[in-house]
Amino acid sequence: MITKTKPQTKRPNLYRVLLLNDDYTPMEFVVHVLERFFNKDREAATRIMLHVHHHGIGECGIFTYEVAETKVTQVMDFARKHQHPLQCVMEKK
Ligand code: TYC
Repeated sequence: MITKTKPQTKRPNLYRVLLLNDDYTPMEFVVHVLERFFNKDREAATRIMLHVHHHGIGECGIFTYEVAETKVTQVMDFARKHQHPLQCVMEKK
């Protein structure tokens, strides 16, 4: 009997974290969220915010499940605390 070991090439499932546009959250607040929770510099944060503003949705980053879930919770809690309707969601890649 021959026992073969499968090559270990399993990749973790990855999830996109997305921001959704709305009419009320200030642009500057969204830029701040991207800097604070997604480690973007001001230029990248502004680019992503404007993409969401014009297209309705945009990607903030790609993470493993637990990290993505943490980011979504942090953004939603932060937005709620500041009484902005900003929505953040995750989707499987
Ligand atoms: N549309 C908002 C405004 O005009 C800005 C905005 C951008 C809100 C991105 C949410 O995810 C968002 N103030």
